[in-house]
Amino acid sequence: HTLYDQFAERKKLGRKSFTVLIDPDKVDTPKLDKLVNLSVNAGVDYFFLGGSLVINNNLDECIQQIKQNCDIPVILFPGSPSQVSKYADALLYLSLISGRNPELLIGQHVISAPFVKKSGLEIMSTGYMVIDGGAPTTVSYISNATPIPSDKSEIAMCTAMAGEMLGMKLIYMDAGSGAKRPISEAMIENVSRYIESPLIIGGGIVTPEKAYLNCKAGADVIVVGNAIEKDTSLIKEMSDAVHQLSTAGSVS
Ligand code: 1GP
Repeated sequence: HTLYDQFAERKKLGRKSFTVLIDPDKVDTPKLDKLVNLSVNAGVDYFFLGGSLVINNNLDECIQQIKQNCDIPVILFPGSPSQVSKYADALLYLSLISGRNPELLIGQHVISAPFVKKSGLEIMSTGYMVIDGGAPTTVSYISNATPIPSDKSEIAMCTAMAGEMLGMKLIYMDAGSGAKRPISEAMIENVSRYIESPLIIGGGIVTPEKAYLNCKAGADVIVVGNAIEKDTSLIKEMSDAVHQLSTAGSVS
């Protein structure tokens, strides 16, 4: 059973997943221990690890520390091809399909392909879509690509459909870490209606209510980073909000 099978199975059952995004640059050993502990108790489904920048280069250590303390799967969410670690369980193999920067669509993939393949990691082909989050985010700046305007649901919908037909197995819509404005429910609803792949939503989600509404609108996986870094008590609240809908769904 691959992790991707698990994503697909959960989608089929209407089960929503909660993911904590960890930027290795923003944690130290005690902080990470605390985060992992809280996540285990909150029933967090996955960890995504990565960031747009690499400052400390401590990815391997970070994953090893997580692995020593829990069984929550660790999935790489790399900002660049250098962010690959054999200690992880899987890799989101991202192509920035919302942009027109060939390097992030296919160029970097070609250069790093032998290295990525050799890692032995489970590769999850992911159509990555950056949505305008109200102000420039690190990802919108670094990617050198125009994000999809936040009110253009039909562009998002067509982009996701195209990604899926090109064979991408997951669609990740991201307003960017720390986005002022998270992705609207209207856009999530529109996109989810036209694709069968699991839909991952992240960027600027700071309240459990918003996490819940996103799931209701059709998100399958909710990713939160920044808000949790600021207030770790949100891990449990967010996780409960996301899973609440799965429970409600299975009863009705
Ligand atoms: C960013 O989707 C993630 O790539 C999470 O964003 O840090 O704003 O929660 P936040």
